[in-house]
Amino acid sequence: MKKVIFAILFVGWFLSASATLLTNVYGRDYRLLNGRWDAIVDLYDQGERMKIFENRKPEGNTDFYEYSFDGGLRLEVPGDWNSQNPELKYYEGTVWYARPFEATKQAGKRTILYFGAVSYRAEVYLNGKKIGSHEGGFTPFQIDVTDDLAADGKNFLVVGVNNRRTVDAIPALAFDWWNYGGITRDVMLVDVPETHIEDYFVRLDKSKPDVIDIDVKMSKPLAGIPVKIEIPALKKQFEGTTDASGKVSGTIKAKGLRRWAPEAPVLYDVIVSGGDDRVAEEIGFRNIEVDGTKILINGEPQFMRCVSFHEEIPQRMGRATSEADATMLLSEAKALGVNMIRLAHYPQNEYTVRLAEKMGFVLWQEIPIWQGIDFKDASTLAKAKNMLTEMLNRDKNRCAVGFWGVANETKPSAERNAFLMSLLETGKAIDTSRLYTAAFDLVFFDNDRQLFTMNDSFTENLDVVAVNKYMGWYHPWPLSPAESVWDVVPDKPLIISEFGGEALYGQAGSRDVVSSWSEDYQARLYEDNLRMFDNIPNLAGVSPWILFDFRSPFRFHPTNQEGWNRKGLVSDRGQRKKAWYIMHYYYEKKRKEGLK
Ligand code: GCB
Repeated sequence: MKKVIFAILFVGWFLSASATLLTNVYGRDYRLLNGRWDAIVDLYDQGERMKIFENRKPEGNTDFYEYSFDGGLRLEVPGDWNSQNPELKYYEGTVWYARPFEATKQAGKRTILYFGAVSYRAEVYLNGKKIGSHEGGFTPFQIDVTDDLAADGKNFLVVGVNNRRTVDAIPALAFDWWNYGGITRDVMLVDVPETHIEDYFVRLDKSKPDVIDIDVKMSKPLAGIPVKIEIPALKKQFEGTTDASGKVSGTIKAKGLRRWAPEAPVLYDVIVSGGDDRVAEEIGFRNIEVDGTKILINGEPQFMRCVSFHEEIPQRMGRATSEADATMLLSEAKALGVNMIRLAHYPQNEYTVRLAEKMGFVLWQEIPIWQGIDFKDASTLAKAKNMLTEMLNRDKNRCAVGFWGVANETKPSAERNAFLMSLLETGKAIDTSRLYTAAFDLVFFDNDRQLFTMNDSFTENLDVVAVNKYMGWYHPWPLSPAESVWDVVPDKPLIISEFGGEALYGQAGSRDVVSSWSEDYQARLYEDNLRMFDNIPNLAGVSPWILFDFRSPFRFHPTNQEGWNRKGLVSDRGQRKKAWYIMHYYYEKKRKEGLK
């Protein structure tokens, strides 16, 4: 019983900082709190006991404090600490970030402090007082600071950031990417009218080509607030008034609408007005649905030519944080010839998502339910639901997002099923206009039937099933690729969400020996897998793992890996490996077939 009460209290506590999120924060009146912040590294977690967030300075002759934010380490925000200081490369623990800023309470306005992401836990203090906390390294959270701003306008903000891996965290204890810590995305101070547009969701109906569905929510549960949504280029608008919960819903019939598609990523200016508030942004409209084993975009079957990348700039050995970083990652994806990106394995920054939409990529976004998650823990489930909610709320107006992923490589069990089911319910309560998917890794070769198959009843709950399968790398071939036939969820679209193998750029070696770590072996592995894909009747897309070599602490081989997962089609220095050309050719062929 004690345990249950604790779980409930705990869940309530951490949800408090992130219950609401302003939709489209970049479309508001905001100021960035980026730049160099002062920092204190707190390996033994003593800062809280010492109340260093009070930032006291000695006053009397006998006064002293064993800390100061002045004159010490400075860290760039947004940024991970690991890449900014050699001593912090492997650091997992607490770092206190601090900075002053000027702002006072303004009549008729609310001021919201918004964090794009803090990896992984954040404790936020303003002017010495704790104002909120958050868990989850890849989703935004906000705190209304209006009533905590200093009367003289001189504020001091402190954030305790902790990235220690724990069994109840998401991801948990071990994962195949670098555990970057820090304030890794923009920090913003956003001014909004006292009663403002908190949330809106504007999207095309799942299958109707000209019906735009609309939901708007004001920040206060007040009836009768006039709300308007305008799409000037279409000469269309919706007008309504809020109900007693401050919400209004409706539709716009939009004949003549040009739908967003990878080859024509059309976006429209959309203006949302509610009471005294007004927010604008570009929004695209597209249908996405499933018909048998096909994925339909705007009613047409599409083969998803996908690739993945981590939110990492390999050359800098650090997190991607800016629009320039997004441009680098997405340009290389474009060059490969893809029409889809799986943002592995967590929601990536808004620069990437928004630019991807403009460049015409369908996106798969997922939360880091990555192997090893404690599906029995109620607090872990609450965190997962919270992350999923934050991801959906941030990006639900991005038509580029076609897929929400709920898990990667999980083992069937009653607890796993209940956990994932609960995530699907949470997601669908917000958004039913996307396809829901998950990546599985338990496809096996059935010796009796002489084919590849999978037993996981959870697949029934998904629109699209995805499989990670490393034939020729983790799994030797039981038959030749040409003879390898699949019978996996035969009635649903199947995406091969990961396949590949490692190669060190520039390394020549045998096409037959896995441990040659050569571009030649990797190229052969690609040829073999692409051959096998011809034998998957319900194949709706493929996604090589991965676009770039990425850093991973458990890749120990001293000459071939040196702490890098070398499955990239492109090396850590940006050089394209042989397998890149094979994949590029395959995608070009698939693209041309799609035009027929
Ligand atoms: C997987 C995981 C991915 C890893 C990859 C690998 O199945 O989903 O996160 O990085 O395998 O390289 O082993």
